[in-house]
Amino acid sequence: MTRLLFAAALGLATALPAAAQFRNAEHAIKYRQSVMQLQAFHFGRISAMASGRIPFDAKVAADDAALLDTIDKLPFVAFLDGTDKGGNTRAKAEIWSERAKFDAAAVKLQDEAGKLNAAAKTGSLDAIKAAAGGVGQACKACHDNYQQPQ
Ligand code: ASC
Repeated sequence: MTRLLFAAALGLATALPAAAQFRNAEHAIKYRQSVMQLQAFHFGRISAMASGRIPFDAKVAADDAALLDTIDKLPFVAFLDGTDKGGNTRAKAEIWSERAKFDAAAVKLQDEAGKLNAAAKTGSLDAIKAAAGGVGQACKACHDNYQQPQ
């Protein structure tokens, strides 16, 4: 049931014009920051397993990777025109001035997260380590180019 509701919510979200989902710039910024936190949580736990900081649990890793492969579809719709300022955003102006490059970086992340999801389903820590490297590079490349340092 939960799964059905989630699918219905996603369907609705994609059917509406992007701008209609957010009340204002602050709302869009909060949405993408919330998604970023979830990505950091689920990828952070996989990274910790990959580097041996916490014990490897194949089921936890597979669940995290599957979630990441869904969550990483969410933030990009919230980088709307007019949301470059507001709240406490660290988004750089280049997101909007180099939009095609930014969108390509988003697709790259989604590709790498898809590979990590497939790797985690095998239960092989070595496969997860290799694929997690690709995701980490995709995260970092985008943050280096499009996120103000803290
Ligand atoms: C994380 C996280 C990021 C990325 C980045 C990868 O877990 O919060 O921003 O990975 O550090 O290089």
